[in-house]
Amino acid sequence: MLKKLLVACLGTAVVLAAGVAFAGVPCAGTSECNVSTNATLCTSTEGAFCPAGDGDMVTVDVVIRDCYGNTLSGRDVTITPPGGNFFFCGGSQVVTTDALGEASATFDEFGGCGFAQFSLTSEGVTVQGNLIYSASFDNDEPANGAVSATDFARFASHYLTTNPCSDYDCSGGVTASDFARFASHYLHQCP
Ligand SMILES: [Ca+2]
Ligand SMILES: [Ca+2]
Repeated sequence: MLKKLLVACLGTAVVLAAGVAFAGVPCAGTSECNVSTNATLCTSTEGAFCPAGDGDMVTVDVVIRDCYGNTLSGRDVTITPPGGNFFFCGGSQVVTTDALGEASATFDEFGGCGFAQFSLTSEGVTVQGNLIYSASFDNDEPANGAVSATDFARFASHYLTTNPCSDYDCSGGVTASDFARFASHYLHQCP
């Protein structure tokens, strides 16, 4: 009986110690990394992006909380864009949480198509954002920050297919209206 009680007390002590240690520290389980676009959402494409920044725009809204759900203000947060086939002209951004523990960053100068995943890192804690599907005028694999002949060749290979990479108007197919959009961004590049 005494031994059971002792074990129970030790368990409580460990939990309390952990609570003291982690209150006020960013927590992956309660913090948020919410990714959205200004484009009309559809089942395939969630934005058509151009490295010149004149396509659609991604907004990453973050909330930093400790493991007890308390929001944390004044915390630096690094928002990192996806790598792989994506090319972001400006790289990652550092923002600071406001009185509500919130901060946001926008990204509109990038290339690359496919599922994009942004993430946040704050004080050693990383939270992955939700996936969004990016169509791009800079659709090389990997993208290179410029819309050029190689992108046109790839667009041409998608023409009259349902490839979402080049379905800029989110119609479900790659047609003349997508070509008109591609043409309007031709030779655009990172500023
Ligand atoms: Ca390109
Ligand atoms: Ca289309």
